[in-house]
This record gives sequence, structure tokens and C-alpha cells, in this order.
Amino acid sequence: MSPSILLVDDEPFQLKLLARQLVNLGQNSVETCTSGQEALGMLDAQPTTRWLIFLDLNMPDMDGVKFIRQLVARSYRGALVLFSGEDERILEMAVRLGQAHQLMMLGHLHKPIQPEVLQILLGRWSEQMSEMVQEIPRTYGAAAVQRAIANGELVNYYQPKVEVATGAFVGVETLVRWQHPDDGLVFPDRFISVAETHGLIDALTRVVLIEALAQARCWRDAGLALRVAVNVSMDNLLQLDFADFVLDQLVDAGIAAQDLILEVTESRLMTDLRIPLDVLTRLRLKHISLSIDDFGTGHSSLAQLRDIAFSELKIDRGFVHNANQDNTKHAIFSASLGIARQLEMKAVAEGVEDRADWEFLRQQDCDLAQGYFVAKAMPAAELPCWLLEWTGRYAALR
Ligand code: G
Ligand code: G
Ligand code: MN
Repeated sequence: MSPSILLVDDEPFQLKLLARQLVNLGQNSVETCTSGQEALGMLDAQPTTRWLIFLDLNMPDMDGVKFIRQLVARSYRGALVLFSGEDERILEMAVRLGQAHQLMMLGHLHKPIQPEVLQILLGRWSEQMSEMVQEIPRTYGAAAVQRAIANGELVNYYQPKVEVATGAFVGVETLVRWQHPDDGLVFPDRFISVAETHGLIDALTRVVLIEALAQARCWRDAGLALRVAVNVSMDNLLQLDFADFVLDQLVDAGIAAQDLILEVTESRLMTDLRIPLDVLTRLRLKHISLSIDDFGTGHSSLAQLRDIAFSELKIDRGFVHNANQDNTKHAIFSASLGIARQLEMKAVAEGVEDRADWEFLRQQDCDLAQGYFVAKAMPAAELPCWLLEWTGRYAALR
């Protein structure tokens, strides 16, 4: 299973150049092919090799997209880098295509190819190769998730939200984890959709909400006035008693409706809105805030904004990280922020990962920030320590 690099390009000069660049970067096992057909022959002849393929999109006989189809048909498990002299957005679109097929897409290169960019891609490759050795994440069965809920194995983590203009710590988003007795800490991507499809999401959300409100009470008692957000999936909103449940829990915990935010994500298309609209309208009448989560992706759409009185808009991290260096993301970010302003909603940028993202938000005048640059989600007990660290870091930022 030795790793090798395969270059596919119809221009021999380009092939030689790229091969030379890779050799200069220390890669000594580089093969070249001048057509897709030839490359497929090589793959078929060496089925156990872990390839990294550099693929030119524009080729006369079999173009890059047709070549990708062939890779998919062969259940290709190696890595892929696309390159071409075409417009950046076309290249990005082709990368999305590969991702949609679950191929390991390391990125794309624009001709002429810069050695620094090549180096970054090779770095990603070795990272991915070492991750592959670790176990493949699996999802859990409905019975296991049900037991986790019943046995109290779910724990809430909290990710801080801070004000961009002042750095002030104003709230948290509740993100559930499963403290699994054998497997350790399990992330929600491995059990939320199971809960949704097996009628368990209602029980799950209720447990998460009760714990989050009790925690909110503790913070208030300790003098921390935080607004607490809880994620609800559209399936929660199919229970007519959901609004009453939330209101009862607020009273029990002694938390004001204004201090609870429900983040709504719609992962599948909902055609009959009668029950969700009933539930959401009653929640809003009682002054609970609603947030449109992952705005701009899936069904978090303009139509939802029109139909539901959201008070907060969370700009999806796909339009936030690196938005200062990407025209498309920048445009979508600015437009989303404009919509939030016009509809008098607070705008929250998700996925703020580095200093450049933070500066971008300041320059754009975004209200709130959330992301690894500020903090990862953590158990409630770790928040005081983080706050101290953040306060110092923010002071140095200005
Ligand atoms: O940061 P994290 O890996 O925890 O979040 C992964 C996804 O799981 C996010 O999209 C988040 O919206 C979702 N999620 C986390 N906690 C909950 C929850 O309590 N209920 C629902 N419905 N989704 C959640
Ligand atoms: O509810 P929502 O879909 O917003 O869930 C947040 C998800 O994003 C969680 O999985 C959380 O761990 C993750 N997340 C939080 N901050 C960042 C970040 O800065 N970068 C990335 N890539 N993911 C983040
Ligand atoms: Mn969320």
C-alpha cells in the first residue's frame, strides 16, 4: 500500500513541470499520464496503491469531470487535487462535485502552479493519510441512543458568543455530547440524525433544554448574565405541546423568556408548516428569541426568513472563515448581514477561526462572533477559566 503520486494532464510540458516541482519538494514516486484512459489503466494495474492524483480538468478525450465519474465507479479511496487554467469558481465547483461523491479532495491549483501552494496540499495529504489509519467514525443505533438519553449520558457543552465591537461575553450555544461509557466523548453528528429519524429527538431536546436552563440559573446566581441558546430541529416543532413545555421549564428554572434563544435548523424540506408555525408563533408571542441557524445552507432560506419572525441570524461558517480572501464568500456574508440589518435581527458569524476572520467581522460591523478563534465548546465548569484567558487575549487584540 505504498503511497504514490499520479499526474494526469494532456500537455506534456505541464506534466514535466509539475513532476519536477514535486520532486523538488521531496516526492520521489511520481508517475505521469497524458490522458484519462491511460491513468485509469495505471490505477487498475495497481489496485492496492494509495494514490494522490493531480488531475487537469481540461483534457480533450476524457475531461476531468468524466474522469471523476470513473474514479467513483471504481470506489477510488485515494486523494485528489484538481488543477486548470480555468476561472477559480469553476475549479471550486469541480471540487464540490468530488466532495459530493465523498472523494478525498485536498483542494485545487490554478495554473501556473505555485510551489508554496503545492507544499500546503502535500501537508494536507500526509495529515489525511495519518487520520485514515485511525478508526472510521460510525453512527449509533436507535436503541443505543435511546439508552443514552434514559441513562443520563448526554452532557451539555457550551460555546461562547462574544460581541465583536467590545469583546463582551454575552451568551452561549448549547451543544450536546454523549459521554459514552466505552467510546468516550461522542459528537452529535454521530447521533442527532439517528434521534431525528427514530422519533427520539423530542426526548433528547427536552433533556438538553432542562439542563441548559438549570445551568443558566447557576450563571445568573453567580452574576453572569448570559443568554443561552439551544438547538431545536424542525421535528421538535411538530409537537403542539412543545411551546408549553418550553414555557413551563422557563418558569421552573426562573429564567426570563428573553434570555432563551432557540436555534432552528431545517435539515429536510418541510411542506406542511401548520404545526411548526403554530408552535413558533406561540414561542415568539411569549418573547422567546428564535434564531435561524446555518443561514444560507440547506433549507435555512430566504423563504423561512419571510415566514418566521426570527430575532437572530447565524451566518453559516461556510461564508465566514476566509471570507476576507474569497470574493464569493465575502459577497454572501455582506448580503446576509444586510438582510439582518434591514429586518432588525442580530447577526452572528459562526466558524470564526482565526485573527483574519475576526478582523473581517470588525470591519463588516457584525454583531456577534462564535468559533474556534474565540473558544471551542466546553463543559460549563471550564467557562470561568476561558473567560479570564479571553479577556486578556481580547485586550491584546485591540
Ligand atoms: O459542535 P458540534 O459538533 O457539537 O455540533 C454539531 C451539530 O449538531 C450542529 O449542527 C448542532 O446544530 C447540532 N446539535 C448540537 N446539539 C444539538 C441539540 O441539542 N439538538 C439538535 N437538534 N442539534 C444539536
Ligand atoms: O449548530 P451549528 O450547526 O452552528 O453547530 C456548530 C458546529 O460547528 C459544531 O459542530 C461546532 O463544534 C462547530 N464549530 C464551532 N466553531 C467552529 C469553528 O470555528 N470552525 C469549525 N470548522 N467548526 C466550528
Ligand atoms: Mn446551532
